[in-house]
Amino acid sequence: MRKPELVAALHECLLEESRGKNVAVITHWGGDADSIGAAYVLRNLLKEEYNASRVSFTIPDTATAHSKAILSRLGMELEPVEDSNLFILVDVGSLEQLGELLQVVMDSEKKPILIDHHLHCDYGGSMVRQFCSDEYQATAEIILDLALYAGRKLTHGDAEALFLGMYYDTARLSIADEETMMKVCQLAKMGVKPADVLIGLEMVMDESERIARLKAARRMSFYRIAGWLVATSTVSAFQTSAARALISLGAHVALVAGQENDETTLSLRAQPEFVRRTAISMGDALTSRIREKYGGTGGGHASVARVKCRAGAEEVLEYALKLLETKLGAKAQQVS
Ligand SMILES: [Mn+2]
Repeated sequence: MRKPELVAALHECLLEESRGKNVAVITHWGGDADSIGAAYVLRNLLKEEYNASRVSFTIPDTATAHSKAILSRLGMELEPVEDSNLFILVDVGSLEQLGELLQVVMDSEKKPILIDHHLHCDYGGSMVRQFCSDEYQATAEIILDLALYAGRKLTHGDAEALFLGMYYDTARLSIADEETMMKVCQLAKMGVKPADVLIGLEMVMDESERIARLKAARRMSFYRIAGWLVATSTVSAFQTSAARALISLGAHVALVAGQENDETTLSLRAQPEFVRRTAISMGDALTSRIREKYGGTGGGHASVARVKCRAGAEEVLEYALKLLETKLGAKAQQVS
């Protein structure tokens, strides 16, 4: 167990707070393997170990295609959460990631509980009760520690859900450390077989998403800034997926914007190597400046972020590129 004191405090809090309550478990917007896997087991714990009277689960905004595949693999459905009296946020790196549910969560009589492993889980003091540590590589890992601490005998479904979280949050175990690997082995002992769990999850993409990615590639411009390659593009949907695609094509940083009426969604993505060597965080240094200039909402992690603001797509891209020039201390040279 990485942080016994954190797990013990979380256990005490859930014991005290969730008995007889209508509890809602909420992921970050779009969801991902870690947030959904952690939510799946937390939901079981709340019902069976912490005696919540009802547990509902949802993903803010629209679940991504990958999230939908994981939901169906785990047999989970999204439910309304508005009438819950205790909100638990899992894997939510910034409150903006609650999208339209932010108000509902903040209006709740009980302070929401946050379980997360991101670096920047600073929620302005007392707005949420935080059980966070970036020593954990996945929220699923915190939930595994909690489940074992609470004395739960994990079901096969629990083990699969937690495996998915750890697998994807460590870039398919490529950056897993010793503790995470030990946990994965524990799950393997419970009968988790990666090939079985991952079948159908690796290649989930519908045609509209494929087309969005291909269009983003066709419309791409790219620049060299201080030796880094930065790609920009526009596409009306699936900006996050398109940004990921541009990174896999070879960009160090991808900025993909999509405009709907007067609102633009910008997805920012950077290779871990870029983040490590420049210390520029997509979710912090860039999105906060964009929000300052245009208003709107957004946030994320060091290497993945998203912001929604009132401005044209081209204008936002240009501004984001300027910010990168300033941060990197060099002019962008367009590569033709
Ligand atoms: Mn995570």
